[in-house]
Amino acid sequence: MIEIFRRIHSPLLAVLIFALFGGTGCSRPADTIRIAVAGPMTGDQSKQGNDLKNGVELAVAKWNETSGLLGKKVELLVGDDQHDPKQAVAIANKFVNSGVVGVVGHWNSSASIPASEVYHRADIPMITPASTNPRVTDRGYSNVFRVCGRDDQQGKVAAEFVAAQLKAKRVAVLHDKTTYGQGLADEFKKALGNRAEVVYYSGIIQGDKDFRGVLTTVVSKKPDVYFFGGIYPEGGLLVKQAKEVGLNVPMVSGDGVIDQVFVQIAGEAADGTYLTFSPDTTKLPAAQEVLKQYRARYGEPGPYSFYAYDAAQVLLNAVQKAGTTDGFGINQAIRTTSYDGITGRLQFDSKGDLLTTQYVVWITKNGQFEEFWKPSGR
Ligand code: ABU
Repeated sequence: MIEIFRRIHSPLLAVLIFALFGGTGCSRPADTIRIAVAGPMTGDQSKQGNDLKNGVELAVAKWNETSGLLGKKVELLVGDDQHDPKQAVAIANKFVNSGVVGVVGHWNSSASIPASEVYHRADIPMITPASTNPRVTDRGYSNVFRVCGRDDQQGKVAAEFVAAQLKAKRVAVLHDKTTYGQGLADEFKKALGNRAEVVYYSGIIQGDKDFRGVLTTVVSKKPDVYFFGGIYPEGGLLVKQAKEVGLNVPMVSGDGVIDQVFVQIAGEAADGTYLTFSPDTTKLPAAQEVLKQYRARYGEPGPYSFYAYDAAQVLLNAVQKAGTTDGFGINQAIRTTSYDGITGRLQFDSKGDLLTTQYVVWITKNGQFEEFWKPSGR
């Protein structure tokens, strides 16, 4: 636990961070305003949790180095939900008891959805940088927002790519049985419609290490391509083991797999995998200054680092604009935000989704991710 705290604490920052690993909520000093970031900070998806933490930490540091927020320092609490729904609810309750005025997170849809029930009861804004399941915002909660796209959008783009670009006629579909993974697989299948035959559809167990059995069954179905709804730890093992059992067709997957750890796990087998995600934010002119600062503090940003940075900026600007730490006022300010972030313009619809989002298809080539294809008309 101490080691975890050491890892997430950057001595360079003039920001106070309290990791909420089993501790009780503590009272907030009167001269600070608390916000929080949550995600899987430890375990097999910890890369993504720490990407979020880094992005938010950088945004908070900037506010503290300049004006502060409503004349006060910003304190950042960090919660580790370990991508476990129960742990996410526990973290959310601790945040509420600690007096946070808003939360950036969680990373997993299966964490964001139950945690948001807690934030909703307390009327605390939650802005997820990465949870793409439609249900995150479809419940219409006035305090829930996201600065990423939705799986009904990325599922459609994946299906169009598989049908129109890869011209696949036989498709196998695997998913990890999670809210995100199965949800995305189902959106993909629905969008594919009768443009290709789904010759196999099955769930795998998240955390398993050997998928050769199910992959051997997939081989027997002779697909032209297989789709995976899930996250990079299993995605990496799937493409690696697929080659071992003779499944020599491309894997198509989503934003849950686009991470360097996927390549570390899969090795050369990662090459040729297609992944839906937003266009490359590190190339945007507006992101260059933050990119430099991020690299200096943490190294290369992850796929959702900049979305976390922008989510924190939206939250902090909303508190400043509202002139209050009251949840109702902050939620109203977020709802009417028009913020030019480093990932683009952030404006929300009535559900808390972005007015504008875009998905493209990336390819893994020589262990790197490159933008490969975008749907026509975009
Ligand atoms: N959207 C990527 C994975 C996170 C999630 O939605 O569960």
